[in-house]
Amino acid sequence: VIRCRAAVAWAAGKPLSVEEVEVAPPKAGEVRIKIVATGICRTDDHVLEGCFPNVDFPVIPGHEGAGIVESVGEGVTSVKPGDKVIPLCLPQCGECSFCLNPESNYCVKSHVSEPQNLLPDKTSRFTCKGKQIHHFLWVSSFAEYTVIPEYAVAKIDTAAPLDKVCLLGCGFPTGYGAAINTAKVKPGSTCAVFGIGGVGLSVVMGCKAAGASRIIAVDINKDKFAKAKELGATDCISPQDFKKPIQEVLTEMTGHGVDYSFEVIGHVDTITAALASCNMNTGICVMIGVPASGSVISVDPMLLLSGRTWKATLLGGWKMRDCIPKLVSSYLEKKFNSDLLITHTLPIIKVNEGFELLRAGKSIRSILLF
Ligand code: COD
Ligand code: ZN
Repeated sequence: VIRCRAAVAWAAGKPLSVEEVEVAPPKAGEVRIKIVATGICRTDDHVLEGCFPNVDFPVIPGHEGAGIVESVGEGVTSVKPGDKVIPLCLPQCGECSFCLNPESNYCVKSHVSEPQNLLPDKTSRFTCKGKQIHHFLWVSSFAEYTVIPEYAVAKIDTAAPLDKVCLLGCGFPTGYGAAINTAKVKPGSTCAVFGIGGVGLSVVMGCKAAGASRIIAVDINKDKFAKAKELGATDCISPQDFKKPIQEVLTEMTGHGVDYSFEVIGHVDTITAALASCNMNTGICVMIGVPASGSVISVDPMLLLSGRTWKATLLGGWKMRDCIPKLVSSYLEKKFNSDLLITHTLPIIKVNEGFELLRAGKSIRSILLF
C-alpha cells in the first residue's frame, strides 16, 4: 500500500480537499501509475457540482493525466514499471463488439454502459481516513498514485513531456478528433465552434488542420478571442452582441449556414442553435458538450428533414489505446501544438485555485503537478 496525496471530493458542491490517501497494490490485470501531471477539464467541474451522470461520492476526480507505471498486477503484459503512460477515460478492452468494429471508438466497459466508480472487481483501491473513496472514470488523476485496468492504459513514447501530453488524455483529442474524425471537415469548408474553452479551441485546431477556409468561434467571453485567432479562428463573435438569434447571424454570414458546426459548451439551447447554424441540407452538426444529467432537447423536426446531419462524439472518435500513443508521436513531431492550450501550471495543493481560474473564465488549461 502506498500513502500519497490526492484531491478528494467528499460531497457535491464542496471544494476539493487535498488529503493523504492509501492506494492499494494493483490486482490481476491492473496497473498502478505514479501520476506526474494532470489537466483540469470542465468535466471535472461538472463532477464537483454533482451534475456529471452516475458519479459516486466521495471520489477522486481527474481524467486528463500522464504518469509512469509503478507496478503491475498478475498477467499484465503490455506495460512494465518505468513506462510512460496516459490513463484512458474511455477504455479499449479490445474484445467487445464496439472495440472489434473499426468504425467505433466506444467500448462496453465505458462509464456510459456501466459506471466506472469502482474497478471491474467492484472494489476501490483508494481509502482515506478509514473510508472507501470512489474512482472516477477509472482514471482519478488527482491522486499521486492511481490503479487502472490494463486495457485503460496507453503506453507512450519515452521522450514525451508528461506535463504537456497529459492534455492528450482528454481535451485535445476530444476537440481535434471531433473535427478530423467525426465531422471529417473538408478543405475549403466553413465551420462554427460554439464554446472556445480547451476543448473548443482543440476543435478550432482540428478544423484548421483539415483545411477549413473559414472558422467562426462563438463565445460569450471575449477574452478568449485572441487565443482562438492565434489557433486558427478567422472570425470571433459573441451572441450577446446581436439582437437576433446567433443561428440567424451565422446563416447570414455564410449564405446558407456553415458546413460544420460544433457545440462545445454543453447547454441545451446552444446545442439547438448549433444544429440550426449549419447548412439546412448538407450541414453536419457535432455535439461534444454533455448537458446536465436528465436534460432533454426538443428540436423542430424540419431542421433535420431538410437534410442536416446531427452527430455526437465521445473523445473525438479515437480508439484510445491504439490512437493516443500515435497522437503523442505526432505531438513530438510537432504536427500540432497542444501546449498553446496551457495557460497555468500549479502544484496539486492549489487545485481549488485551478478550478477558480476555470470558473472565472481566466484559464484555458491549468496543469497540476505532484
Ligand atoms: N454561449 C457561448 N459560449 C458559452 C456559453 C454560451 N451560452 N456558455 C458558456 N460558453 C463558453 C465559455 O465562455 C467557455 O469559453 C466555453 O463555453 C466552455 O469552455 P470550458 O473551458 O468551460 O470547458 P472545456 O472546453 O474544458 O469543456 C467543454 C465540454 C463541453 C467538453 C465540457 O463542458 C463537457 O460537456 N464535458 C463532457 C463531454 C465530454 O465528452 N468530455 C470529454 C471527456 S471528459
Ligand atoms: Zn475532459
